[in-house]
Amino acid sequence: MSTAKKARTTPPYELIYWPSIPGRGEFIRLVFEATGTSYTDTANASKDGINSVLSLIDAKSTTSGDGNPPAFAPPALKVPGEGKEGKALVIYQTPSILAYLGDKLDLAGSDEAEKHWILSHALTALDLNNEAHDTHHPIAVQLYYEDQKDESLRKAKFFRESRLPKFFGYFERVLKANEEGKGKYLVGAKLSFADTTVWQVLDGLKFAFPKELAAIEKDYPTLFETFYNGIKEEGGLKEYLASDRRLPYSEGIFRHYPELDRQ
Ligand SMILES: N[C@@H](CCC(=O)N[C@@H](CS)C(=O)NCC(=O)O)C(=O)O
Repeated sequence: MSTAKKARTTPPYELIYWPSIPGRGEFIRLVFEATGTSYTDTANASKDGINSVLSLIDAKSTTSGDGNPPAFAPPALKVPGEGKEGKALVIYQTPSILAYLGDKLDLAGSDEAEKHWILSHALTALDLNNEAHDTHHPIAVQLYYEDQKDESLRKAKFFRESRLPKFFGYFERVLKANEEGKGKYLVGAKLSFADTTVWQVLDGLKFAFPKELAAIEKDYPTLFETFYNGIKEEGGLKEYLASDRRLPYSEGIFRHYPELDRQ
């Protein structure tokens, strides 16, 4: 995508992430989209775009180019001109990319304290994201779901019954305590990458566990009514979510296996 003002004043940001799925790349896309920032989603931009990911994680590689260390796993962000000696900067790990872009795109709070609260909340949401993934892959990522289904059923039950209420209750408390945010923002009075990250995890959980969420959302009215519905309407995000750039959930982190949901 490319839009108005910011497109001319920001570097040509490049997101490198598996094509066709939202996955962890979505946390990065949301900060670009919420701020109307131009970026290239390289693996989705051309037919052989997946090669950008494959070369990024090549097990024999000792660099991701331009003197940057190799990346362990996608997503990665490439920023021409921002690395050592004016070369490209390549960073990986979702929260590291979010913290970098948060600073550049004004989604990282207004002072040092807010900056660290925002990072802390984003990390907590990413923990929840990981736990959601582990409900369908509790034993090994190399195995098919069908080969770890019994363990998945056990894992999902604990996840739904004890982990979701703990995380949701936590974010509900944070929202209520942040009076400035009026239930719509986790930190301060404006959007941050903590908001977009928590929102994406809630959205994924609604897809993966529709019955469970339908049953318990009412226990967290600030989180689901004010926050979740409010963030969806934010400028930039609203247009993005209605566009075909927003990839559908499928075989990624958030998967809908009815047997793992509330029965
Ligand atoms: N903590 C890392 C996790 C990265 C990760 O697990 N990436 C997935 C795609 S969403 C992957 O391809 N992992 C390969 C692997 O871990 O071997 C992050 O947030 O960036």
